[in-house]
Amino acid sequence: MNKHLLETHIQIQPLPLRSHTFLFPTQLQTLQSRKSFTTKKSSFCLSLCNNKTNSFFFSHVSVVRSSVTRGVNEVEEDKQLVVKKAYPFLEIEPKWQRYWEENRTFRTPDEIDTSKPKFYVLDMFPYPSGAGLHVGHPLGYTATDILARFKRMQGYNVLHPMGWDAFGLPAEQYAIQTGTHPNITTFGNINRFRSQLKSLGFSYDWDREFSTIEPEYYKWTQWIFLQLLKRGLAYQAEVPVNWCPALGTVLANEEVIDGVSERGGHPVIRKPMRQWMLKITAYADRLLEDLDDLDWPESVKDMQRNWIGRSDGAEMEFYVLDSDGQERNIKITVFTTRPDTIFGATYLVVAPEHTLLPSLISMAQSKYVEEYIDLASRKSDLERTELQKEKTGVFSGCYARNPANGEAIPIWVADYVLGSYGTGAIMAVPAHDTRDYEFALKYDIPIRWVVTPEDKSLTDSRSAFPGQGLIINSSNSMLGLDINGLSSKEAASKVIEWADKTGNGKKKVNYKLRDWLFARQRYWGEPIPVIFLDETGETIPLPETELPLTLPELDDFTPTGTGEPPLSKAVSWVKTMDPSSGKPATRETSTMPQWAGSCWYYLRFMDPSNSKELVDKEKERYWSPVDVYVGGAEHAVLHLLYSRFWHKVLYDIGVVSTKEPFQCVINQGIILGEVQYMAFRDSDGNFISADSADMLGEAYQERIPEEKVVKSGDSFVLKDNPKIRLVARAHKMSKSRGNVVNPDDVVSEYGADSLRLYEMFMGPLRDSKTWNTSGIEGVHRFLGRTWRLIAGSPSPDGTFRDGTVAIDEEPTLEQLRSLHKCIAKVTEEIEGTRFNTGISAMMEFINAAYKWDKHPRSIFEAFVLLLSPYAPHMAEELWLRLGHSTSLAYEPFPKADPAYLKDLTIVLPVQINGKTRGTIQVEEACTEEDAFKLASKDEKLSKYLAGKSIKKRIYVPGKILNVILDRENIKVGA
Ligand code: ANZ
Repeated sequence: MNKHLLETHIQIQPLPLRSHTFLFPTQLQTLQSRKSFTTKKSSFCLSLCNNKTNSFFFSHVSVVRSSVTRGVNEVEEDKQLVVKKAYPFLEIEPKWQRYWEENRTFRTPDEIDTSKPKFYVLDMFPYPSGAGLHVGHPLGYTATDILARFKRMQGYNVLHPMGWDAFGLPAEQYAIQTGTHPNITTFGNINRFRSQLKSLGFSYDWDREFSTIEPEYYKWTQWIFLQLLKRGLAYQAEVPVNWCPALGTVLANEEVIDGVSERGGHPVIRKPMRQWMLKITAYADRLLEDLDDLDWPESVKDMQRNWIGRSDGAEMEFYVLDSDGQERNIKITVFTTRPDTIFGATYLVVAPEHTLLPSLISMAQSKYVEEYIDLASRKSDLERTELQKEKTGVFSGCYARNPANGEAIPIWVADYVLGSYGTGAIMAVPAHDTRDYEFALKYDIPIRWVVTPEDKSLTDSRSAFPGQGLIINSSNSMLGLDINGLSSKEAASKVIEWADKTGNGKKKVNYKLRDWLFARQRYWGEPIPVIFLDETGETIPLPETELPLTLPELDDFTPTGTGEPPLSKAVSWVKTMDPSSGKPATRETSTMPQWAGSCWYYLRFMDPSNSKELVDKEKERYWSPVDVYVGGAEHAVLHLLYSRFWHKVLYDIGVVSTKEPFQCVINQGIILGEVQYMAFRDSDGNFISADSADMLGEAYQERIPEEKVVKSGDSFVLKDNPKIRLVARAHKMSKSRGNVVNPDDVVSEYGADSLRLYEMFMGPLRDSKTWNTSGIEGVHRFLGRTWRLIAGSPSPDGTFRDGTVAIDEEPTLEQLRSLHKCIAKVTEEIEGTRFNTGISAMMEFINAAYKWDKHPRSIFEAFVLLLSPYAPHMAEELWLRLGHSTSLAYEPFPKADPAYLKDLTIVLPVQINGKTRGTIQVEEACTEEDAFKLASKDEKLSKYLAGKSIKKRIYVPGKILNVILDRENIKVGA
């Protein structure tokens, strides 16, 4: 019975007030009303009491929750409140979801007709967080769903899967706090996400669903690790990690905020620890070059290019001198991108962590240098390289020879040079590098100009000239090196050539990209499949036959206190033996980082239950690459770079057939919370305009409800007092701001189709946009109009009718023209992923169709197919009512007939001040603006209009355009 009631039309009417408290499943709320819930079939009353609630009550609250809340918050208590649904979505949406599930409508079978074209459309799979789905999720998911449904109807084999990126920190943190195993938390969250996604009617092939925590999946993540290890692309190194002594644990970057632990605010230091690294740098050039052919947002490609950060330059050798000025047997290699400036190098800088530093420091300077090294070790790389920060350094007490001019130049230690980039040492050219310039001024080091702008304008000696130009002051006849007069580019080549010949240096390319730290001191991740022999410490990869190496059960997730990962507590798992020699061994206890599982999941979807190989070759060849990949811009670098790297390795070992995994990437915008209007009051409590509040500095802010606000020009003002300008702001949705919109509430109040349609109608997919409740009401009304047009208006008692009002009659030419224009527009806009304008076209069509006397079935059939990718539940129901017995999911998408697309033109009379002065040829549906433009260009009419100011225009489409000129014009023009 409960189920039946969930699907019925509900009205809520307040009855006499009484104070009651009732429990929502999630929270306690006070409700000052009693409501009667009326359904189509039965009517009953609920008394909401402050004593125990009963199951009967609970079973309904979830459906009407948002309606009830709205009623309480927004409708005056004495007003009759009737929540009317525009069409019976509460009945049809669950019905069609059940149909699709029972019939596995969107299953992509393993054996398919591969002569048909394919379309692989993928969402960045979510981390199933405890908070459930956010309205931001359905934005991208609806876009991909529209594409998937559209392509299916166009005859493509479509792969549209969904799964879960389920290893990760939050579940582990929750486990530490509550002792709940991450498995339990994660599966609970997955179930919630899945049912939320299903309630939105997405056409995923749920048969292919998997999560990254399943051993059948991570077996292959581990297998890829072994392949990397085999090829020398995985190695171990001592790397600094975030170590929190108070918590006794290593923290992930996101757990450290401003140098202290997110939990407890304890200091965090950098401590070297043995870590696994992946040699992504070996693929730097290919990762860079192959970007060019991808259909990705330019901004994302640029971010990847910058992240990889290729620098073309040279390494130059500077010999260190002893106290007599003789060359010692030590040389400092510097990396420079400006070899053309070598004659201007007046000092060297080595990073405080440079390995040669101990052998450079003079006795006199050692105390200062050591102090400086200690200070620098407490700063992050970011702090050290901040341009605005004052440069600091200390003289090492030692000199080196500039190989180009033979001069002895001082060697300084300064933390603006990083040990981890290039060679950890630079030749400093203060005249042409702003950081060196600042440093040289501070420490009184000579500045020598060696480059002048091409136009020979004088350089301003109060700042460095970092640009390229013509070389000056750069010749040494003894060495045969003369670059004077050359351009920077020519000079750089010549210096490299000279350095190569004389052993003073060589060409060098550097990358900002670092190898990927591929280990976490965490429990909830993929175990790394290697062991260490107890006897020798030798690293032994597990044989592939031993995979998957499953994560052992653990009850205690708390940190060990020593920095050892929590897995070290699983003693019987950790202690093992080498399968080939039988010798005692210890397992690796660090796990893989969260990025690992998402690096190759798109391949698994092609062949989700293969236990023999990562992916079947034929299936991979057919489905690769992903045609459209949609997700958040926050993944522009790491996820997309890491998965490209793994893909290239898999390509090299013959597992995949394409060089790149994702042909087209689209970043959906962010959905911000509803715009909030703020008014300001002065200290006396009077409203003041936002501008004066700025000046006043201290004004009290107050949130103003939308209905009390009007737009005035570009600003928003108080409706009652238009002099008071308000500030309108949209914020990121967050619990603390209380502006989070829960998709479940929207679905129960307006239906999934309305939510889908609204998210697509809000604006271009890639833009950020603000949530607006009246917007969703608008699209809900549009769906209601569509419903009434095809299924008929509800009966006088408010119940929805069965069947359709469409008739079997030949459509008129006008109807066919309307329809085919709509088909052409909707098709074009889906193909261009401009979903919002596709919806506008459908709205225009419905408006036009309302004016028709008769509604032929064939016209509606085509329209319903057009609507179906956007609002699939309603479309399926209308399709059924139009006389079909199976799903429309594989019906051919309508094709626009060009014969109906040509606009008919008419002759439009044009009057000037009421007198007909000529005619223009316009399209029937021409706008006033276009008609006026045409008239202004017309030879005859332009004489009356040129240079005149217009008082007003009267336009009757298809009939007449009358232009009224200003009186003054008449006099002057006459
Ligand atoms: C001399 C010079 C003259 C430089 C000049 C610049 C301008 P990118 O493009 O980022 O690769 N550099 C080299 N290694 C460094 C390190 N470990 N820490 C800080 N700075 C370092 O920049 C390369 C330039 O940055 C190099 O070229 C070097 O300064 C500096 F007019 O050498 B240059």
